[in-house]
Amino acid sequence: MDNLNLQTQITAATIAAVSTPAGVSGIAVIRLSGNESGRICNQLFKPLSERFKPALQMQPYTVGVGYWYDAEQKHIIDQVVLTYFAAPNSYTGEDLYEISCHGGQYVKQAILESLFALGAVPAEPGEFSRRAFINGKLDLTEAEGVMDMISAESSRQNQVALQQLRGQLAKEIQSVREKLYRLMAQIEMIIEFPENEDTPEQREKILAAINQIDRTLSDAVASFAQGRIVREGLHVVISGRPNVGKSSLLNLILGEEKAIVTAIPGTTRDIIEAQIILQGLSVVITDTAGLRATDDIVEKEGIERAYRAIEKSDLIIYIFSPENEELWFEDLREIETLLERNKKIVLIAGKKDLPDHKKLSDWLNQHVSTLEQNLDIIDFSKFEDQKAESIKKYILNYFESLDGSEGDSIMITHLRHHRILQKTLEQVRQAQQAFAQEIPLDLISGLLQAAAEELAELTGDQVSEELIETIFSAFCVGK
Ligand SMILES: Nc1nc2c(ncn2[C@@H]2O[C@H](COP(=O)(O)OP(=O)(O)OP(=O)(O)O)[C@@H](O)[C@H]2O)c(=O)[nH]1
Ligand SMILES: [Mg+2]
Repeated sequence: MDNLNLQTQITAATIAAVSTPAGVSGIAVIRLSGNESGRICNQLFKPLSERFKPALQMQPYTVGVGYWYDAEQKHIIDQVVLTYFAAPNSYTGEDLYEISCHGGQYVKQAILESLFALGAVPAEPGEFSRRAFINGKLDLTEAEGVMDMISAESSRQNQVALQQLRGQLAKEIQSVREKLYRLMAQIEMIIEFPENEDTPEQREKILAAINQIDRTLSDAVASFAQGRIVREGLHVVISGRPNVGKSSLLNLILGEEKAIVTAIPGTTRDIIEAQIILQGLSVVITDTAGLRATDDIVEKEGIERAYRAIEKSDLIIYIFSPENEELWFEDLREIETLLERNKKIVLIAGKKDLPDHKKLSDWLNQHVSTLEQNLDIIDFSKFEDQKAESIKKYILNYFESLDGSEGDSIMITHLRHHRILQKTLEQVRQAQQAFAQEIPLDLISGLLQAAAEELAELTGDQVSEELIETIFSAFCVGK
């Protein structure tokens, strides 16, 4: 890492970007990072008074107030506040300056151009964080936490992002890796000095340590069931035949007339998506076109979109209507197909005020109870006036019923992490079995080694350029 560090410090260009959003704001922040940043700021920034120093004489982690000049140093562009973070104790690990200027379009553009004119280059998306990673300021999971923090919209998203950004996942992974290396060292001792070390007690100890690693990894892997949903939002799709009341239900949950409701079957065609927050959990509810065979090309496209939304959903609310009794069996077939694709479905007997509602309700209870566990029926009769509340409660309960993490332990939220942890766990389990079957110790040590290397990819200690590119290019410019 040190060599790499040195090299980037010598060769990396000084980069600049606006870190605050596009558009007009009271204040905007422009960041400049790299070896040349002090020199560039020194030429363009003139302190307002004796109290403030030129950029190159500023103490690290202090601010200066002054005027910002254009590249010819003839015209003042703005009055700004300059903050100086010195290498290596800055976000990027390089010399870094933040220019807080007024947030108008012209000011931001003019200041950026003055920086480019003096040798800075535009930062790529995520380049500040990428440099932080290369300079050892952040590991990959912490960098991903930074990105999640920026996109967090709910308190639970905020909390899991914080957990990663603070390095809790990184620490946990590091500790598992250390345990694996310690085990390998113990096994090495047995191989070297079997007469002293290869005792039943010693083997017992090693097996216990492998089991403990297994538990830690299994817990982390299991927490992904909830973790993924916390980060991406719980995707709930409202489905059913045309005219059963899907859009009405969406509007009821949202408390606003978002979707068009009419008595004409086939009203909804496009996907209608809305986000709600339930006790800090981000939930995306999607209303879809009613499912039926049709020759109408617009409706057909709508139905295809409905199926795509269903495919991506975590939970399907499927509404039956007491009208059209002859179609109930067809609905049931639809549901069976969805269940075969491992979908979680909750059935609602809709239009409670209609005379045949009870008949529908009984029919459902009769025909559905024989089906599998991924299926539920919500009975609104108990809730009457609080349909929306009971649905929301149901959705939240469904989430809470998924595998989660215990207490303060780590919650895995990224598919990338989940995949790596799963592979690591498989290797640890192989080692466990090999141990029980008295397979030669050097082979067991090899499996543990493979597991430890797998984990190195999670934190980025061993990682391909391609993966780094994929991760950081998803960041915003200026971060
Ligand atoms: N009686 C009764 N009518 C309802 C109820 N819910 C909805 N409706 C009526 O049923 C009709 C269809 O409602 P929508 O919410 O548009 O149904 P949809 O399932 O979205 O229909 P499509 O978009 O065509 O698939 C409208 O006339 C609603 O007023 C209910 O609980 N009771
Ligand atoms: Mg509709």
